[in-house]
Amino acid sequence: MGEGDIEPGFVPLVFHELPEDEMRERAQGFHDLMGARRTTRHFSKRDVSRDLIELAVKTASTAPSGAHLQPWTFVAVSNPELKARIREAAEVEEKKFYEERMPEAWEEVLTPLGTDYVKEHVTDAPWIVVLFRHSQRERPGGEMSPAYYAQESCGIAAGLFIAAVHNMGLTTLTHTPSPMGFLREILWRPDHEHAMLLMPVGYPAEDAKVPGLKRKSLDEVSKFFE
Ligand code: IYR
Repeated sequence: MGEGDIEPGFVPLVFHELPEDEMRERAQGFHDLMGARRTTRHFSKRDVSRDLIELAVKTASTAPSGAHLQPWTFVAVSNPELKARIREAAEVEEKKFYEERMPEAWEEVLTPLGTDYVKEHVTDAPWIVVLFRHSQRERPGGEMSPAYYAQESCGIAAGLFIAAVHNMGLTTLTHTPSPMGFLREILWRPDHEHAMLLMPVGYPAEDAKVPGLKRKSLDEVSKFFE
């Protein structure tokens, strides 16, 4: 395609090719950075500036999405009363889950991680960010119609959010109070938005602990056909 042949609505791709040894160095560096990420449930109460949270949300929002609908809302809360209400409601649901609803096969894999229904990270972390998935979008005439691949799109956006938080030197946790319908009510979101993840963001507590986990090897998580 020659210059000037670009279809209306399209612009040239900005792409900077890197020398292969620089690619390899950056790939290794990013792997090492992400390899050092751990999920802890122990957060410090230290403040984090709002602009850092905004940057993490902006990075998450660069995610590719079905039909470029960007079917997500990130609700960031530092307000202590609101965080306390969310923790209280989350613990009511989680208590039922841990004490009554958890199937035995689930317990088998969760117990080694040491989780329970007490969710102090919701009130300890200076921010909690709740990711809402949009199941519908508003058409220009006001009519509602489906958002396509919203689950996949939001999963990708969440991954970028987690990477952005880790890259800036903070920590986050993907908490999934179940069921989490209460978040729509407490955070005043419309009916077509569904809470998907609750992510506290902050510094780890000084005595933060993590389970001694190992990650699967490349061979265990991949197959190559050449
Ligand atoms: N939703 C609960 C339980 C829980 C489930 C899984 I799977 C985990 O990896 C961790 C916790 C909670 O957030 O505690």
